[in-house]
Amino acid sequence: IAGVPGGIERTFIAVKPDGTQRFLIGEIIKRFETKGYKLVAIKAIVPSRTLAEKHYEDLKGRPFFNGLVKYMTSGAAPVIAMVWEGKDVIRQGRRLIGATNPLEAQPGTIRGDFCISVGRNIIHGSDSFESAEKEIGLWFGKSEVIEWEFGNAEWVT
Ligand code: FUP
Repeated sequence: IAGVPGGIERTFIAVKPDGTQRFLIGEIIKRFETKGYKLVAIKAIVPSRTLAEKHYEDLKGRPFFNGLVKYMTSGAAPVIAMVWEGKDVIRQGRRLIGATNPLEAQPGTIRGDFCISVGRNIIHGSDSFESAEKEIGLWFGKSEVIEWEFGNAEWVT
């Protein structure tokens, strides 16, 4: 489901509730779209506690884990869950997003341009092929991920 590592890959990208609340959905989609990637799945969702805990299971036991799950599941605004497809999209997505620590996120990256707090860092992106595989499967059913081609679009006008 995450494609071929190093080839045409898919990655899981999510605008977190603070990103949604701050009107950053369009900006974030624009950056992936203009970079050259293809949106193959998208939905607004308030994740259940079970989903959020599975998504962040590697962080279970960290001091910020409960707060992180609470923030993701509050419902104050939805998570915008997406799957993006293209060459090297997993690593390139992480470059577009920028570092986890806001002091290290370079201006020009999404986190570098729009956030100052590690606990409110507006976006998630899979950090490896294995994470992408796991996360896409967790957030989306197979039929929600759409195969389509760029180009060959005489029919649009
Ligand atoms: P990232 O993959 O960049 O989202 O970073 P991590 O997987 O290390 O962290 C996942 C989320 O945990 C971050 F988006 C925010 C939260 N977090 C904290 O709240 N405090 C920390 O010290 C580290 C991470």
